[in-house]
Amino acid sequence: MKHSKRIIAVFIMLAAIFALSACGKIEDKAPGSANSAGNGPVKEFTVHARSTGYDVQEIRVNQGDTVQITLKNDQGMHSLKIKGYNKEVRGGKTITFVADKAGEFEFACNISCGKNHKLMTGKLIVK
Ligand SMILES: [Cu+2]
Repeated sequence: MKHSKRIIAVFIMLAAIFALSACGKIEDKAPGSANSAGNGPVKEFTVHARSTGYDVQEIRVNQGDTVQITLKNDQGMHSLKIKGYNKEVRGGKTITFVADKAGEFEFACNISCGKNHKLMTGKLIVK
């Protein structure tokens, strides 16, 4: 009896491994579905930071797009930090990342820049 139990246990393990690997394959090959591998086009954005806020308050991309954001400090010292993506770009710099998560993510200045600091917000929208 012990022997047959072991065979059953091995069979269940093999079935589980097969099910897991099958899932992975389906995810990779699903046609037309949103991808998270960065196979999408590169979307470039230039955001100007002024003491009154960002000139771009909404960045819209599709899931899987490669997003490139350049921040220009027109007045003062600012940054642009995207919450939920853990990405930050400082004035004069460019960041590039894959928008692998869908949703709405607030971005804001992460440098204490004065009385209008709280105006420095926007949204990254990934569909
Ligand atoms: Cu600022």
